Amino acid sequence: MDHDLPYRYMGKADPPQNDQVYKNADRLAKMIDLYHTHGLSPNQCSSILVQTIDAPLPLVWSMVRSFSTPQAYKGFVKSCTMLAGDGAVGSVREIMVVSGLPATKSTEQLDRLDDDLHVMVFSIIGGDHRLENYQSTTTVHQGGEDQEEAGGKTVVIESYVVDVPASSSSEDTCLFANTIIGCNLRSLAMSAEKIAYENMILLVEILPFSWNIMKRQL
Ligand code: A8S
Repeated sequence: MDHDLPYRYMGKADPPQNDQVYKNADRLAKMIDLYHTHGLSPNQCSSILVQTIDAPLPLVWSMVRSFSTPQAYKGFVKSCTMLAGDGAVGSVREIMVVSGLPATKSTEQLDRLDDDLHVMVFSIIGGDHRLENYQSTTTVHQGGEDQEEAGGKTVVIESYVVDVPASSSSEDTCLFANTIIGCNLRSLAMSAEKIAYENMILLVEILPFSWNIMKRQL
């Protein structure tokens, strides 16, 4: 894919050695243990989704943490209005979804936002849909082990817990939520990779000019 182009310019890192792969897996397992292992009531279901993204962590995190602009990457969100706050913990947003879905709106509250650990938690507190008692946790992780790789790879983990409606099964409820979250995460990856690519191209194009100007000034 031509998405890879700028990274090829920079020289791709060697594939990680085995112990590096284990270290990464270890780190992710610890994060899953800490943030994505949920106690369930008998009428609840839960799932976890993972997405790797070819873009730097700060860029991906900045998109995930922006509670007031979910439409930046959530394709089913038509619009978003803040009912309380401006994106800090406790803020409440109302999203309108695109037509064709079994719902029109959802009221959601930001429960946790940790810029050091890159953890974001929100709950659905209202709306005309069937996701009762829904709470989602998203964590963002450095993908690579060494400095060279770390700049470009990010892993996003999203898990949730939700009530299973009396008229439905946990399989169907999770399948529905997983389909939406899967789309959201792929769209997040596409948007972040596009921005990372454009930034890289800008650098590759502008750097020689700034270099010439600098040389002239010496
Ligand atoms: C999210 C996750 C989900 C959103 C679902 C699962 C939703 O916004 C859509 C359709 C529904 O029926 C429920 O992170 C609801 O946004 C697209 C309106 C909540």
